[in-house]
Amino acid sequence: MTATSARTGRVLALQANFCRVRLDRPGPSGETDLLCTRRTRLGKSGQTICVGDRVTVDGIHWPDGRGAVAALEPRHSLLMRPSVANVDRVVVVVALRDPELDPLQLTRFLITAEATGRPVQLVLTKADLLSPEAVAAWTGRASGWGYPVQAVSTRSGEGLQALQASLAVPGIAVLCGPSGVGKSSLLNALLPDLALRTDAVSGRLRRGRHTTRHVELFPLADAAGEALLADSPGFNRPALPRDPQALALAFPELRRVLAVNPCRFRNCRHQGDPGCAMGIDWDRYGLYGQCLVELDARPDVGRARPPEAGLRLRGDRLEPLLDPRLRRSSRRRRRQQGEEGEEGAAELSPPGPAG
Ligand SMILES: Nc1nc2c(ncn2[C@@H]2O[C@H](COP(=O)(O)OP(=O)(O)OP(=O)(O)O)[C@@H](O)[C@H]2O)c(=O)[nH]1
Ligand SMILES: [Mg+2]
Ligand SMILES: [Zn+2]
Repeated sequence: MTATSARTGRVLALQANFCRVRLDRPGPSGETDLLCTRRTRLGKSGQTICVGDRVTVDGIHWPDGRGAVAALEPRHSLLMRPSVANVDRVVVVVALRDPELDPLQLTRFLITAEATGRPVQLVLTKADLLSPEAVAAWTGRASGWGYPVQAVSTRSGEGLQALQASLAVPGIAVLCGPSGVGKSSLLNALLPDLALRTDAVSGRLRRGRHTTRHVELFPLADAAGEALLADSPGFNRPALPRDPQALALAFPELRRVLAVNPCRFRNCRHQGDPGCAMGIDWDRYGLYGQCLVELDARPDVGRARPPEAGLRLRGDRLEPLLDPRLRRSSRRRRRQQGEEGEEGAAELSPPGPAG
């Protein structure tokens, strides 16, 4: 009999129906990780295990390096996409070029990151592809939004030491951003023994190829305490919060002003409304406005209309409802909505292959 009593640890990666758990204490023969099954009762209580979760493992069989997750500790934070629990910092990564830096897309990533309630920092990659002046213009602009910004290049090595230093603090940091911006390249540069797969951006749209498929946590070498850095699959269009108030709070420049100087009206949209504390003279005024417009256009925001009218979510894809009672109205609705319907589908389905 090789089964031993329970051990605690952290989920580093999910692999099919298993999760890889890094043990807090090595096993009898120095085992550091266990491949664990997930117990159904965790599922029944509505809990899905995420990378970053703290778990208790039992039923350990040391010779096979196997065990089963028996319990999940409460989380202090959760990044929704990619799903990572107990995130301490979110590092939004976008390229300065190739793919082109899109301020609206960057803003959407920052909004997703803000939803964790944890510090957010910004890394601008491929600094070698722009002039130093153009790089400085972007870093200056994004700093003005209220974020610590670092420009880096894995080609020239620029900014890598400073980034390593800013990440070598205890806790979990997640690199998230569009595909092809160089997240895996960055991890490879920071952890030379790693050799993660990377791939060139492709096609007319210069999109990434979705090279990374899973979230995985890696211990940062020579960091004080337990510094873990997660690589994640890139995606192109993060969702927005449903609530306009939550949207406003996801803009630090807005948040900061409102904290000391509230607008005249509680439901101020900060879009040139009378008595707005922000006014209209701020850099992301237009980007914030674009996000608001998108929220307004959504059938499920602030109205009783159910989101499933005509379409339903399956996994992260939208499918037409097949219920015959709904079929006619859904067709009419789709016709009426025209482009808007397609836009919704584009947001909720995974980005297609590049090129
Ligand atoms: N010029 C330049 N190219 C870079 C730099 N960093 C990465 N690249 C290139 O960008 C491409 C994409 O890099 P990846 O590291 O695979 O990008 P990723 O963000 O991990 O992409 P996904 O895994 O698809 O989300 C590769 O061809 C890299 O060689 C850089 O600093 N400068
Ligand atoms: Mg990658
Ligand atoms: Zn206002």
